[in-house]
Amino acid sequence: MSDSDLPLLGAARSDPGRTALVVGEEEYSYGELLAASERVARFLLRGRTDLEEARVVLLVPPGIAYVAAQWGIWRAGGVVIPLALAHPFPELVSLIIDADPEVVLLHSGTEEKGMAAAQACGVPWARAEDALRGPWSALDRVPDPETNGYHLHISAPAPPLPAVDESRRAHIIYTSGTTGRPKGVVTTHANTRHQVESIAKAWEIRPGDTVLNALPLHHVHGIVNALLCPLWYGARVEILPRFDPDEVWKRFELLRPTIFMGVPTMYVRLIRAWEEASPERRRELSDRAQWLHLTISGSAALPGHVHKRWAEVARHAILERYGLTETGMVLTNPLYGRRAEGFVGRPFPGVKVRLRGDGGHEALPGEEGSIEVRGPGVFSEYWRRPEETAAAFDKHGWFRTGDRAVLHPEHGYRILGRESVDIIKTGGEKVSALEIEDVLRRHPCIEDCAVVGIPDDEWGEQVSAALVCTPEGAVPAPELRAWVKRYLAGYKAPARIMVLEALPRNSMGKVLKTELRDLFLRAP
Ligand code: MLC
Ligand code: AMP
Repeated sequence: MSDSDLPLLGAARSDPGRTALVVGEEEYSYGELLAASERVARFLLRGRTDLEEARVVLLVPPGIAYVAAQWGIWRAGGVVIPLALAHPFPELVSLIIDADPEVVLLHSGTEEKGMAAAQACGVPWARAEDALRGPWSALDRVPDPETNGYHLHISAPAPPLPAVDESRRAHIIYTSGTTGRPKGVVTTHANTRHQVESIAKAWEIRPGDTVLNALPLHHVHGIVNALLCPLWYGARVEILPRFDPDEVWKRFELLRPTIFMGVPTMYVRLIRAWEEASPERRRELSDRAQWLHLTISGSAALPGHVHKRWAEVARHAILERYGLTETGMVLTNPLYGRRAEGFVGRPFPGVKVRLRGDGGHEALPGEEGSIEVRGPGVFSEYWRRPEETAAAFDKHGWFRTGDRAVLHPEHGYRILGRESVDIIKTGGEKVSALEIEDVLRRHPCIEDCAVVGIPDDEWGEQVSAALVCTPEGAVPAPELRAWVKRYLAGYKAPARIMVLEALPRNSMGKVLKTELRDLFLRAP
């Protein structure tokens, strides 16, 4: 496969005049995106013919620079590693070390922290804006050992962009796991194509669609579902730099998107903004939603009350679906037909799903089981973690999701929860309790601790920490949150804190997290 055959570029090439992206007041055509991404590709290649799966970290906010850099890295034969802008310095450093990239692409907004992190890891950095601007046939940069940045350098005429086979790695997306430190989920170009094709088929994504994307662009939800899928089919994507309910309502009217995708917390906030408006304004807002023919929720369980209220607010039923970073989208409610509250429907086209019962057998309808997934969209490996990769699959290649479900004959699957108490989903972000415990244990006033997820109307679950303090005394909650945020992203900082004399443990010394959850639930 050559650069010109990358399926992602198909729609862009066939209609370059069409609008691909809307960012604020600016519109960018597919042709502009192709040209900008070619400049990025040449910038990264620096006279070479192929990046040969060199990894490039993207620390760039949602916008044209992000998309051009993503396409450019792929067109140069590289692997895209999008990292969260919200990561504090130590988290960025440990992710960059794990990813071991050739270069970190930064943006003016992220430059200081990103540059410091890249320098601390001994990795060269470059500005995405520079890559976008340079004259594409003449721009080249070479690493500058003094600053660890890149120098401008004029190169020979540009060679053709490389042929990129579908079996090559495309993405490494980090996700938290039960083992504490986040793992890099590697997907190939073929995995991505299958994920995109199955979404487009199930939801009938068409060139006439406009998707409003207010999701972060370091997770599959924002990247694959709400960005790549529409761009693959020549549709239009409006990118918001961050989620803001008032802005989203405004954009429903101004841009008239046909599709909105979000995590349940976003719908909670959109509903709240609607409820805070006057009756007349509410009618206006609901009218604005009339252009949306599809509002999709995923990444965490959609509470029943949100499902019901959204149907009143937007005058149509939300479509809930289920997926994972490792698999892309797995289960979906129907585009046509009843979207039953509390259910996530049936497998996406091309995706195989089964439930493994507690005895290891395949669960019968109505019986609870663990969800296992197989299909061409499923990831290929955890980056540089062969043992964890092997442990994630059974011998027939079924990926173990760690989620529990039951199959209903009429409405499809109902997600019942997770096997591990150490995984928390808050605002759609997956968080490892163990990772937070490791950080809390470093605090001089904390002798022992355990972290659990407590159900919450807005966040789905809230990170909650039970602490046993040293004789020096307890730390006030805001202080402890601020301290955790020095090491971990804000959403990992415990929202609820409880100080105990001792943690509940079983006879083997293992913390009884279910008991701990009950303690939090009973607390005033
Ligand atoms: C922010 N805060 C959170 C939080 N995000 N607390 C708990 N959980 C979170 N996720 C804290 C902040 O630190 C801050 O506290 C306070 O809440 C308010 O922050 P905010 O700035 O108002 O929040 P906001 O930036 O608006 O973030 C909320 C959000 C965001 C819902 C927009 O969490 C988000 O974008 N979530 C989407 C994540 C996602 O894309 N997941 C997909 C994973 S892929 P303080 O103390 O600092 O004031 C996947 C597969 C699949 O799951 O199926 O899709
Ligand atoms: P991530 O690792 O961030 O990709 O998160 C994937 C996890 O999100 C899954 O394993 C589920 O636990 C959860 N998830 C995604 N969609 C849903 C949904 N619709 N209902 C319940 N949980 C979901």
